[in-house]
Amino acid sequence: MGSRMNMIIGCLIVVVALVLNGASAATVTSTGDYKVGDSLGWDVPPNTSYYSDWASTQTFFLGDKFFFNWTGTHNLAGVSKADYDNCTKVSSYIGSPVTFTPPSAGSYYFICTVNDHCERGQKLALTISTPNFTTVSESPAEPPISSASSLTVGALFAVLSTAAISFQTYMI
Ligand SMILES: *[C@@H]1O[C@H](CO)[C@@H](O)[C@H](O)[C@H]1NC(C)=O
Ligand SMILES: *[C@@H]1O[C@H](CO)[C@@H](O)[C@H](O)[C@H]1NC(C)=O
Ligand SMILES: *[C@@H]1O[C@H](CO)[C@@H](O)[C@H](O)[C@H]1NC(C)=O
Ligand SMILES: *[C@@H]1O[C@H](CO)[C@@H](O)[C@H](O)[C@H]1NC(C)=O
Ligand SMILES: [Cu+2]
Repeated sequence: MGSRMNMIIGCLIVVVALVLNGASAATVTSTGDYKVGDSLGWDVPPNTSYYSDWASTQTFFLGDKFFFNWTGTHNLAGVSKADYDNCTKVSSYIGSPVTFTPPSAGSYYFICTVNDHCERGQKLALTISTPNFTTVSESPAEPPISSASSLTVGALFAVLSTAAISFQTYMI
């Protein structure tokens, strides 16, 4: 099942690459990689809407990757919507860094279970859409990304793939 999902995701990436006429495969890969929270990373945010604001500014598609990076005392737990809403202190979580690749379209909920971090806004709801060709082709053209920076992003996620696998196993 895992390899079949990888194959489906792989096909979708190829289709998106074809739709983005003239864009290189390296550009497509890096546009699908998100550092959660941008420069803040995964941390107690300055206000409780920080991560919902971060997520609402963009549309995520199947095949995108999410990088959670933090230092200090935090963790990452994939939880149900009820536990996300209630900041429930679940017992299963993992440490930094984490690359999360959604296995299917839908909603995913994450919290930090340390102290009151979740109540203070360290929680993220992700909605993953199935690639929509109209939306993709309407998006503004990406500026060219140098092959050097694309390579760095690709190498980073290759190194972190072990964490991604263990996290997906945990999610199931
Ligand atoms: C939350 O913090 C971010 C980053 O400092 C800021 O851009 C945003 O306006 C703040 N939102 C609210 C509701 O205060
Ligand atoms: C992860 O976070 C640490 C501490 O904020 C930072 O030094 C490091 O550059 C980050 N790594 C990535 C790949 O963002
Ligand atoms: C929410 O969390 C509190 C405190 O942990 C707990 O008492 C309550 O039952 C939870 N509610 C739901 C709906 O899970
Ligand atoms: C695809 O995107 C178009 C334009 O944004 C929208 O009208 C349409 O409903 C979308 N289709 C799906 C299946 O999301
Ligand atoms: Cu935390």
